[in-house]
Amino acid sequence: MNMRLTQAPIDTLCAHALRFLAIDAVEAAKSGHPGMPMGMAEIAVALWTRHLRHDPAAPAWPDRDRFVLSNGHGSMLLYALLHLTGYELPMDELRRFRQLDSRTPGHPEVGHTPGVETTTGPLGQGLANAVGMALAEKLLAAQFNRPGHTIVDHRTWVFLGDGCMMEGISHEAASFAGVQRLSKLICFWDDNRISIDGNVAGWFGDDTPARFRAYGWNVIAAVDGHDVEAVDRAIHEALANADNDIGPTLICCRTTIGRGSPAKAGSAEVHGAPLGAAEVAATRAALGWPHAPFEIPDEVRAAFDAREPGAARRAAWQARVEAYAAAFPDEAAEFHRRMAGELPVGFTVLANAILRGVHNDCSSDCTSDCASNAASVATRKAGQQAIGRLARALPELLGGSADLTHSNLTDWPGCGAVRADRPGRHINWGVREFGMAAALNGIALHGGFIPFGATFLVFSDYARNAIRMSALMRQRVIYVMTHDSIALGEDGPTHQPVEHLPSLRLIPQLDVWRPCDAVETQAAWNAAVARRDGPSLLALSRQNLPHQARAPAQLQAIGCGGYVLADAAATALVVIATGSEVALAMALRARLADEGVGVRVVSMPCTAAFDRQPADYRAAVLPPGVPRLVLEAARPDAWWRYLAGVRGAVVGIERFGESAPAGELLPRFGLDAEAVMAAARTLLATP
Ligand SMILES: Cc1ncc(C[n+]2csc(CCOP(=O)(O)OP(=O)(O)O)c2C)c(N)n1
Ligand SMILES: [Mg+2]
Repeated sequence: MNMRLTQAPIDTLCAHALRFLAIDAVEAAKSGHPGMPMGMAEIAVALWTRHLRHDPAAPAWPDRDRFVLSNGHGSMLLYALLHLTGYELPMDELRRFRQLDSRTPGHPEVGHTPGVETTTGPLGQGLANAVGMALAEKLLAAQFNRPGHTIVDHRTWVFLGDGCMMEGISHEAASFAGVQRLSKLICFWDDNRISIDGNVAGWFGDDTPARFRAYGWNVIAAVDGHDVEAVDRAIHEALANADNDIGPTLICCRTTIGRGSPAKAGSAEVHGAPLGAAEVAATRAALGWPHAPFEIPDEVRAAFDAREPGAARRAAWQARVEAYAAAFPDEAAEFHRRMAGELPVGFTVLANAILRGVHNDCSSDCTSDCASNAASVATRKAGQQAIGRLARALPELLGGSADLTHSNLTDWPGCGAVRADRPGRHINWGVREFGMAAALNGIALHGGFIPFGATFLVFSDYARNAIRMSALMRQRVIYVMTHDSIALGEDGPTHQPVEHLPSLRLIPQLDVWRPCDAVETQAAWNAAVARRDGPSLLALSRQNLPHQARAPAQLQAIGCGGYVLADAAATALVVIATGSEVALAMALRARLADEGVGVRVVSMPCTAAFDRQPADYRAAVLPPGVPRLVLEAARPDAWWRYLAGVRGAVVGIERFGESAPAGELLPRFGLDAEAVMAAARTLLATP
């Protein structure tokens, strides 16, 4: 064995092991990013061998520290760490890095690899996820810990690079984390001055330490990221900040990308491409690493192995939880229920009773306030009432608005505002739609809460990639998006969504609900909280919408996403409508009935839920061969698939809106009674 190797300090060997696992896996895959793992190896050694509290045998242990790799292109660093510390991630999976069906995908994906806390790759969002996790930890601790009984007490650690720092969402997330004083959030900035295009001097000149100090963070500047002891000292300082609750900490680590590669260290070349056989050999020689690819010396394995200390730490926590359970049995049961993401016993019955109550068909077992909603009500207002009803039954409901609380209507009596010094259940996210959405993902991933966030539907674009990530990660996040059409009126085309409904429906695994009245709004909320395998987005109206009468079976059918709201003896035309256009469809039905034309109205609040129904249900709702007319105040493109094989037309909006009172806009855009009557006549007259 090489003398230099055996004399090298164990920390150096550990760092080199991480380097070569990344180098060799990227080499085998012929693709990937070796530069970041090579550059952050010592930082990883300091954190993962000395400070991270986790148990590789129990990746879902509630009180584990959360680790987020926001610069997710360095995925091999995380896979190497998970493998070496003892997670169920065998070396064969590292050999199959980036291959089909491996547990080592190109970027970390939660649910695919034990120990991966969130899916990262879209730069900057990992940091915002981590802010959500740290907020969840803080709020959960406030709700459950009792004097002498601390069962929630963990830290959230983040690795992030220049790319994360350049992304605007880093501002939203860091600014929010500062004002909320999330002191157990500790981030390491990989300050290597390189991004894909080369040396960042030409496009990234921020004074990052000053920027984070201005947010109220503790900044530990100018740490040598290749000195394990220096990083360790910085971590101790960060932990003291956490203990003293003086805000989150950023540790600025000067590093060299691709450290160890004689020809490529410090250059963008090593960011996202294999080193190549010759350079791999040169790096092995330069670092004195004689081991074959994927071969790890025993002393390195021993140094990383976190199974024993992890098990001991978890056992100690378990003992604390048992003492807690003895003193506070109800709270303990509630803690376990919430961390498991389970709804309270009897919730389904309660939710159905609430729904019946809203429908003014209250049965004796309904304990909610069954105030009549038969009057016209804006679905945003109905949504607020739904939140209030559910919040009483679900202490895990935690939500807020991106500075539009009084327009989105997301608060409820007694919710309490979440502030740095005061736990609550309603979050003023500030004007930070993207940061909010990514933080909601972090809250959901952390567990213990069902998070929701709100803005105007038109600004869903600002949050869009985080909404996509909620869907990709199948997280129970609820988006409340109000002012859902041109009918919002005077604010004009900048505020009037036109393409948003169809475009959001394109996101796989996202349920988009557009309810037509208070009843469907409650049903949509019930479905959203009950859905455990993905996010839901509720598009709600600014304007009042009339109540629709339903039989009990129809009430239940709302959850199917589409159902027959009003039928005809002999159906000559099926009118499909969503949200505010359902009332228009009902009026059209009445007029055509006067002329002896039978119209069935299908309310379709959620096409995704409808698509999941059995084929015979769908065919029963949309009978083959009967002409179909769709009414929706949005671009029509999403509807053509529901018209395949039948005569059909869509009344929608093909252009941007205009600034005017809604009553004048709707006729202008062909969405009034006369216009839809004309569209129906044309369709019926077409052979
Ligand atoms: C939102 C987003 N935009 C672009 C990319 C593509 N991308 C991946 S890494 C990277 C550069 C990142 O630079 P840095 O964080 O400094 O990483 P380093 O090269 O230092 O590892 C870019 C542009 C991405 N993953 N996400
Ligand atoms: Mg960089």
